[in-house]
Amino acid sequence: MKKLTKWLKGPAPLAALAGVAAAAVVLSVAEMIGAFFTARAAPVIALGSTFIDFTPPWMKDFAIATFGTNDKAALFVGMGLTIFLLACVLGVVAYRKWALGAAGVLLMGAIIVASVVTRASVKPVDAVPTLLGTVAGLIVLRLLVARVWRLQSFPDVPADVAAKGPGRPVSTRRAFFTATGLTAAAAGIAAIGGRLLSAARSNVAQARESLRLPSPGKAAATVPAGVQSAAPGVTPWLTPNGDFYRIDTALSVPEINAEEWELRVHGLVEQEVRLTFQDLLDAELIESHVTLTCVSNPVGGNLAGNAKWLGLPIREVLKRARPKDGADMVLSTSIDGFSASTPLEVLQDDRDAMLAIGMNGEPLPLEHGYPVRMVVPGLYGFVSATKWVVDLEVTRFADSKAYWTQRGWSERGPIKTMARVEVPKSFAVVPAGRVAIGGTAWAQTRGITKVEVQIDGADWAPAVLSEEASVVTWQQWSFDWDAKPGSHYIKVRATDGTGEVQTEKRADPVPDGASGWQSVMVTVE
Ligand SMILES: Nc1nc2c(c(=O)[nH]1)N[C@H]1C(S)=C(S)[C@@H](COP(=O)(O)O)O[C@H]1N2
Ligand SMILES: [Mo]
Repeated sequence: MKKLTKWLKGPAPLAALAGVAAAAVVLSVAEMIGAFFTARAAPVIALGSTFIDFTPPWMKDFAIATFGTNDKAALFVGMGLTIFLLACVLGVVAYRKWALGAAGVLLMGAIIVASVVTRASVKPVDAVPTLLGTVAGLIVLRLLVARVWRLQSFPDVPADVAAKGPGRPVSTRRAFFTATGLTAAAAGIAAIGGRLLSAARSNVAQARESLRLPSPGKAAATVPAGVQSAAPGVTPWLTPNGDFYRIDTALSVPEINAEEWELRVHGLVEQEVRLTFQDLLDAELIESHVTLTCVSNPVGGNLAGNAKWLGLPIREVLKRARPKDGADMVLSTSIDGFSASTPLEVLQDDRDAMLAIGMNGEPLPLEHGYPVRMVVPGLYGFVSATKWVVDLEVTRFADSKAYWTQRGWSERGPIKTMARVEVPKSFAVVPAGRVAIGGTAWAQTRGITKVEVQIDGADWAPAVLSEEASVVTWQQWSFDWDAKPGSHYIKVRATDGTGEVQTEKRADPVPDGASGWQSVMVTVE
């Protein structure tokens, strides 16, 4: 205890604080200057993105299972703590041995620069904000650490500093705290200013707002009136854009000017094709309802959404490019370097895989891929649903591996048949009597023909299926249950259009999607 108070009164905490203030300066200066550069090149974003790229599948799976769609917030908190601790250490090291501390800061700067310039579609000049931030941080660290050195109360002033002799003003703790506080305040203002500045400079959101979508040449099939489950509380059949799950590796949403957007179709093709956004607006577009599903969705999870998409069938683009014999895959790449491997024939058949520009009657929201993304019925998003897509390479599975395939996930990802219980919720307490059980099931491109419910291991009983809109959308169901007091287990399973019953076999999301029957425990009073 005594030791601790002594340590606290000594120079180490002050030096650590100096380190933290210097780190804040590095990041905030980079943030402010970064307003004039590519947003994804900001140090924290670039570092986080690099970290994500090195994330092994089990960790991605763990992050999504634990934090769901808050996985990015969790990453930022983790990074913040790491940076804080490293900054403390660097501050203390710089106090003890300036050259070593300075080298440490430069090393960190170099690491950040390396992670900035290796991002996809980032130019070398995008390293400028980080470089300037690092220099500013180094200067601030020197000034603050010097104040700690000059505190009269410390006997252990390094000899080289003491040797500089008299004439240097002697500092006080109060002066040190004032300087550090001012630095922190300046860093805060710079960071907020940088944010505001980049928001003001970005006109992509405004351009999206004022974009008028063309009407489709082929309208979406009419949705039957009875698609919604009879059980109250089941997810809306059509997912509003604001509620649509979001999964991607992008820490800062790419901002692409639609007028500058271009899609390059190349590789094993007779004719390389380039497509502009205007080409898409002028083309014969189609509209259709498609349910997207994430491979990371656990049994009973909610990483799925159903929307009305407006776009150009990819088939039409491929017709112009004319794939060569031997090609069996299209590698689609986004502006930020994510890629997906989609079987060529899936993009050519009549399931209407599309380059989508509209979602539920609006231009794609920025986070869902503005201005253009892929939507491919029947495949998990990681092998098909490339957002901010800018490149289609016709190639072969044998020759190229997509982003998640390089990280241990499978190279193909047909969606597995899945049924989930949404009401009552797991561990709900419900009154005895008639209880409406309900939920959603999906088996995109095969369709759902049956959903069955099993209570406490009794015989499977058929649920009431709501109307089917199409085989590429999810389908809801309900089940009237005469609930008796006690604890009960509700299980559900679906049968797809080929007659195959959803497998009971439990599988983790890695490598090609979770399987198994969901079981929900409820208490009846
Ligand atoms: N550019 C890009 N596109 C991407 C991803 C990504 O990380 N980056 N993730 C894919 C995955 S894993 C899924 S499940 C879907 C999710 O689309 P959504 O966020 O619009 O729901 O996008 C796909 N497209
Ligand atoms: Mo996904």
